[in-house]
Amino acid sequence: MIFLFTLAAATAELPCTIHVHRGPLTLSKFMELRAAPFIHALDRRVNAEFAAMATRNSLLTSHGSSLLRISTAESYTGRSWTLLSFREYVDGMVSAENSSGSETLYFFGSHHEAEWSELLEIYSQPPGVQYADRRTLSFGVAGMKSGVPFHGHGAAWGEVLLGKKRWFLAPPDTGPSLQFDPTESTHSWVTNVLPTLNASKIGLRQCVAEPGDVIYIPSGWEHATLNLANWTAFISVFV
Ligand SMILES: O=C(O)CCC(=O)C(=O)O
Repeated sequence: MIFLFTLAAATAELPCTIHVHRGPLTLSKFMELRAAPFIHALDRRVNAEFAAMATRNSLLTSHGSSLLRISTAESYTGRSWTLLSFREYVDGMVSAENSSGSETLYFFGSHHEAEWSELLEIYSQPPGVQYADRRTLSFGVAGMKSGVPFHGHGAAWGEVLLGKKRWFLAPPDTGPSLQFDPTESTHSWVTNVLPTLNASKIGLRQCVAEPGDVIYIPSGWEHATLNLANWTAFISVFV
């Protein structure tokens, strides 16, 4: 009974507390919104071709034997790296519900190998994002209840292409109030810690992103993710 309750708590629909912008994003609108995270809800057809090539079956056919260096999902130092094929990663990508961040492999980052760069060539960048080299895109695929624990860096955009991802964001320097352990999984934090926090006092915001939703993460904002589908494909662009 308790087990069922904790599972439900981790996946329950919490209200979205991140501003969602629909329609074109002009420069002046971006300047107005950029002090805080926001989601730009895009027309899903823009990346329909990329999404079709990023399904489980398509990627296993096109990239199954691609050899990868994949790291664990924990934040900060101590991440370990494993060399395996994309197919081996997918085969091991069962629900990450009961594994810690240090145990969960997470395929996400820039991929310099030619076969991944070719795939990323067809990704259509979110409007307004400028980058010179597609190798600076971070592409990922991950399974149910996986995700990365809180961390921060420069400003970035993150788009969900397939599946569903819950984003958690908090203003810079709120790390200690979030009470997370960088080696623990986001799923464990959501289940055990989040219910004990006063989200509005900390400034913690959250929202579920679906295909076509592009989130803007302002520089220094702490953020963590929890994937809510068996196959979530996503891309981050650092700005
Ligand atoms: O999408 C994810 O799961 C991780 C993205 C992220 O943390 C980032 O882009 O910095």
